[in-house]
Amino acid sequence: MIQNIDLRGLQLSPAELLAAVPRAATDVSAASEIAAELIADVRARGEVALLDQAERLDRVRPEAVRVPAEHVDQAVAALDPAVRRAIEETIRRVRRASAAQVPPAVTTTLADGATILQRWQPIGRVGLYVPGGKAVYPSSVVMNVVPAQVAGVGSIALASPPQNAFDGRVHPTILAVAGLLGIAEIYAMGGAGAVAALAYGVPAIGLDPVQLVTGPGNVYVAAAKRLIRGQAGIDAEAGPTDILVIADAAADPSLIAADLVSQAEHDELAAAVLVTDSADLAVAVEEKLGELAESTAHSGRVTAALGGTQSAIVLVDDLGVAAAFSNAFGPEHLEIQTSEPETTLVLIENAGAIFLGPNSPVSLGDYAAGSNHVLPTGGQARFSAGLGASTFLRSQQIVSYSREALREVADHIAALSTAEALPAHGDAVAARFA
Ligand code: HSO
Ligand code: ZN
Repeated sequence: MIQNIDLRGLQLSPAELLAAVPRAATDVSAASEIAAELIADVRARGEVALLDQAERLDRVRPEAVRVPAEHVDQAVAALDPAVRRAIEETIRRVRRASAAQVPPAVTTTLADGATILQRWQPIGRVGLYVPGGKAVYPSSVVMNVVPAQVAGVGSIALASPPQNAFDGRVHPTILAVAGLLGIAEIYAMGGAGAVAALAYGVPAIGLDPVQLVTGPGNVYVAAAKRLIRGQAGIDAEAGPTDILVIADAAADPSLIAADLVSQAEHDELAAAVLVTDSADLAVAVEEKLGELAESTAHSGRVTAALGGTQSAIVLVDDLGVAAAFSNAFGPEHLEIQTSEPETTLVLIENAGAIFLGPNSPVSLGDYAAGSNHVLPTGGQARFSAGLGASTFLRSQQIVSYSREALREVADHIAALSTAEALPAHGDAVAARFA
């Protein structure tokens, strides 16, 4: 079912390694035209456009876009106690781990009386998008809201599509988790229109524009985020999830198969990849995958994901090549299941989050580790990080020089201003000493 790729004995460049297991193609730009129309509609007609879009795309027309407080209170009261305990523990852990992502302010003294203070300022107001279509993930509400709160964001708006199955309300578990997190500003709106409403605001319903839109969504949400970028900031683009496991002969094939299936159940386009230097392990994992794929709840989706060209069992000569393969792939989730995981960790450059050893499965990180599960997909881990408190912070440099400290560099400024034919720059400094 899953393809086997044998790279043993080959000396491949990073590009060649990556080409061995290409990810499933998703074309965000193709959704751009439709997203642009939905955005223009919301900008022109506000709430009515959002309600019309809900009726057409979510197959339900909510009473109003703004969610009343009593709907949130009702959802909190009705939340299953076991889910509530789980969410509360997750909130505690994510809060603590996110606090470590807030860098301290640092003052650098460059000379007597010459300092640069670097501080991290939270973004004032952010919009968090929580999908509600194929996937409804209350855990993702925690993963988006908590880092924003830890960063010190003062104003948070949450958007999630109205649900046909709940009379046009936002999914009750999403409402409940938002309530537990103290989020009071919630809108029943989804897709590209919701992204537009957050970025440009809808004055008639008291929705003020946000400065940053974060959160995953379908291809139209991704396209809309690209289109509103500049009006507001955005986080990394979310695509189909992926997991890459580096394992050696010491690893347990049943656990590896279970972990690959756990991410494959998200999406037919999910990528599940095992890279190993053990031919025996490869055979054993393939066998376990076959069994699991048949018996698991989302068998159809899992079988499609594992059977896709984006998934594979890759045989390599040694763990060094396994690490090189992983670096080229830039996995969203990387598991290292080897006899000495730390030795392989040293070789890893690109990964959204890394899970070490047999007792740190990806689903631990998805729900309860304390790490964030909104991570760069599609190889974006090669240049970006997962969602965290730092997503909601900007660094700012504060320059403070005394007259004497300025005098020390006055000639340099004059020389450079002359070289750039911008003499007024030099004059502004000279004026201090005239
Ligand atoms: N594995 C997903 C996150 C998630 N899993 C939410 C379960 N719920 C993307 O990292
Ligand atoms: Zn997951």
